[in-house]
Amino acid sequence: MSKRIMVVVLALAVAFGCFTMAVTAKGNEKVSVTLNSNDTDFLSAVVNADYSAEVTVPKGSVISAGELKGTISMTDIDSLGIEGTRTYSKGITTGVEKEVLLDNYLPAFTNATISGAVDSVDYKYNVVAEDTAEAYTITATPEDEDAVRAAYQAAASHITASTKAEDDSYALIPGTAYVQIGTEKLVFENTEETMKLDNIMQGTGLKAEIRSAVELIEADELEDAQVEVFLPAGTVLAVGQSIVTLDDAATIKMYGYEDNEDVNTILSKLRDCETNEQIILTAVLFISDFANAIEGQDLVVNVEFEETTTEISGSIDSALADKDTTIELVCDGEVVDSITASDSYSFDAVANGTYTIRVSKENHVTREYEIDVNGEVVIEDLDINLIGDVNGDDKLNVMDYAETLKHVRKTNALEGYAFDCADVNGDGKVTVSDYAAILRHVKKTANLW
Ligand SMILES: [Ca+2]
Ligand SMILES: [Ca+2]
Repeated sequence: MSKRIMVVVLALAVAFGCFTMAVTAKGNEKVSVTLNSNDTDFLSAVVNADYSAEVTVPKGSVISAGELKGTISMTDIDSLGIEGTRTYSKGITTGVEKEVLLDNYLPAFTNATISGAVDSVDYKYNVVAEDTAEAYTITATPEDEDAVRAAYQAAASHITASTKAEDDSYALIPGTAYVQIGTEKLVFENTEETMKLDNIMQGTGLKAEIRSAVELIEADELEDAQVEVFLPAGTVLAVGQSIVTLDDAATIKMYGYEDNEDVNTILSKLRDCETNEQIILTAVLFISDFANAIEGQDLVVNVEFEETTTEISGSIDSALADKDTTIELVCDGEVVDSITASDSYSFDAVANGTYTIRVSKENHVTREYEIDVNGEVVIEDLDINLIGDVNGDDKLNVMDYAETLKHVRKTNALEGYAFDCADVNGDGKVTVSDYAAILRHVKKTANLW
C-alpha cells in the first residue's frame, strides 16, 4: 500500500473537519479554509452564519514550486470553546516543477442541487457556479435555512467537540471504517495514534504501521449508492487545539452524479501517485471531474447515525438475601429501565448519556449512583444498607447508634449515604429521635423493620 493513499485519508479528515466545524458554527460565526501557494491564495472556502458555503478560485491562480499551505480559521464557536478567531496553518513542499495554472482545470459546471437527510431531517442546497474574469466561484445556498440548520443540528448531536492543550493535528479512524467509490473500497484497519498530520506531511516520517492501516480492495457495486463512507463511533479529528469525536457510527451515502470512470477510480489513482506533484494534479483533476459529473444533476447525500450503546453491570451488596433488589436506570428524571436482581445486575443497550442508578430493597435505604456512559462498558458495584445500619456491616448494633450519637453531639458528622442510613425517620435530619429509634431496635423494644 502506497503511503500516498494517506492523502485520501487526509482529504477525508479535512472534509470531516470542515463538516463538523460547519455544523457547530452558529449566529454570526463562520469557518474558512484557504489554500495558498507562494503567498497567494489559490482557493478559499467559507461557511457563513446562514449555512451557505462558497468556494472561490481567483483567475490566474497558480500552484507553484515551494510551499503549499492550508489554513483554517474558526470564529466564535462556543461548542469548540473558541472565542475570537482561532487560526491553524500547515504547509507541505509541492514538488511541482512546472507551475499549475488552475484556469486550465476549472470545470464546466454551472449548477446542481444537493439534498438528502441527516437522521431523517431533510435538507436541500442549490449550488450555482459563476465564472467571471476575476474568479470562478461556486456558491451553495440552503433552499430553506431552518431546514438546513435542523439537519446540521441533527448531525451535531452525534459529535462531541472540545479543546485540548496540545497544538497538534491528527485523525484517529478506528478499524472497520471504509470509503467506497464505485467498486473501489478503501478499508481502514486501525489508525490509532499513528495518523499525526506531521507524519503524513513528511513522507520520511511516515511509519510502516500507518501504511498497513489501510487497504484498497475491489468490492461489489453498492446497491443503493455510488459512494458510501462508514465512520465508526470513536472517530476523532483534531485540528490544532480543537478536537471533535464522533459519538455514534455514521454512514454517508451519496448518489446522483453521472457515472464516470474518472471519478470512480480516484482511490487507485491516488494510490499510484509517486510524488506530491502527482497528488496535487490528480486531486485538482478529480475535483474538476466531479464538478462536471454533477452538472445539472440532483445529487443526494444521506447521513445516518447508529446509536452507540453499551452495558452497565456490577455486583449487589445488601442484607436479607431472600429478597430481591430493585435497580432502576434513570435519565433526565425518567425511569428508562428497571430490573430486579439478587447478587448481580446488568443493563444492556444503554445509550450514551448521564444516568442515575437507583437501588432499592425492602427494609433498606434507597441509594443513587450517578454515572456517565460514553460507549465504554461501565462496571458499577452497588452497596445498600438496612435502615439504621450506619456502618454498613448488615447488622444493627451498638456501632450504629454510637455513630448516630456522635453526629447528634457534633463530635463526628455523618455524610452522604451513612447520613441517609442514620435518618431512620426520614425527616432529612439526624437527631436524637433517630438515635433513640436505632437504640430501641437494638434493644428489641421497638423494631425499625
Ligand atoms: Ca451496622
Ligand atoms: Ca431523622
